[in-house]
Amino acid sequence: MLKTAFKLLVLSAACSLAGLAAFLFYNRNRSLPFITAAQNALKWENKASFRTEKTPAAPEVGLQTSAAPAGPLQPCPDVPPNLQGVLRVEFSTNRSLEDVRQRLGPVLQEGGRYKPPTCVAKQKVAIIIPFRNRHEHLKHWLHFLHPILIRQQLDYGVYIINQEGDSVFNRAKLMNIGHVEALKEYDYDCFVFSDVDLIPLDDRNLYRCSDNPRHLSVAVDKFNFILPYATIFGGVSAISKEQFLKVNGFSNTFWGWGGEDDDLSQRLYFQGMSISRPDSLIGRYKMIKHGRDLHNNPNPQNVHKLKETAYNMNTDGLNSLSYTVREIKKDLLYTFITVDVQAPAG
Ligand SMILES: *[C@@H]1O[C@H](CO)[C@@H](O)[C@H](O)[C@H]1NC(C)=O
Ligand SMILES: *[C@@H]1O[C@H](CO)[C@@H](O)[C@H](O)[C@H]1NC(C)=O
Ligand SMILES: [Mn+2]
Repeated sequence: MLKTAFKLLVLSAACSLAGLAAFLFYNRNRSLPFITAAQNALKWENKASFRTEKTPAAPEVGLQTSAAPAGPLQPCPDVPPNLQGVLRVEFSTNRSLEDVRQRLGPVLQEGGRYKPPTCVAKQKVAIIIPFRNRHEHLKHWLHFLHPILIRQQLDYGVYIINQEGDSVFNRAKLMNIGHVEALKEYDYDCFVFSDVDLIPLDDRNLYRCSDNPRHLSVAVDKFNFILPYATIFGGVSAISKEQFLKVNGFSNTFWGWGGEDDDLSQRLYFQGMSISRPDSLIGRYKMIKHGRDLHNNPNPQNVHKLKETAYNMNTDGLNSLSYTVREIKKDLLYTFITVDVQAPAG
């Protein structure tokens, strides 16, 4: 009897601890102070966009290598015909870039560029990946993403923006730099900002831009396939050139981990945009497990900076961006740009 009571006590203590942990986790970083009305609006918006989107017919083939037809090319169809739907993704294989190069050599162009040979792509998409010391992840990303992007019939290029040195990391500034550097090469009209460790589990999740900025990594395994909060815009997101210019890009002043994506999310809201999303089945992702990076600790100041988004956004962003390009390396699979982001000393 006593034993049972004790067990119950332990159990209920464990439950409330777990509950508390979940509560703390959930609330820890969703205090975007400025928007409350906006958050509610976005919640509804998100509910609406969570309805199931039309799924294309089951595909048979993978990569399209067929030669261009004679005569002028027609626009690519709205729904790419060769998508596979749900994908199998695992990270246990030791991949080599050489394998990926061999497999994709016939279809890719130097710099990680591709254009569908049989139709005119709907959008010109620059994929921007902020980077430092994650070569293992990059191999997986290239292995999985290139075939997906090819099947999605995008006219695209892959830009790895590598922060030089080991000063404090600045993800948002690397994104801004990627935007500027990619535009120097090609007339991109859409930018997909992606972490290097996020792999989509469904190729119907199109790496394209829409009428509103689009958050693509809706349901990540790390967060138990649940959207952590309604305004989240981190992980993988697609934003058109116009939308990005309208908000002056990302802030350049978020050093260390956290908040830069929430700041962008607020910028979008302040400019009258809302966040669109694929449904939570198509928007599934697997994240490569890893420990915390060196010199990228959560920065407690960043959460306070979110109170100042409205005041800062017109002067802190693309129009105040300053950096130095150290090196641009062209690989078949990507353009690798090493930059000095002018990190504060210390
Ligand atoms: C993976 O491949 C690299 C390069 O070929 C090799 O150095 C490394 O030891 C391999 N790792 C495993 C776990 O097989
Ligand atoms: C909150 O957590 C999300 C998910 O990890 C992250 O993208 C965001 O930057 C965090 N925000 C802050 C203010 O730390
Ligand atoms: Mn990660």
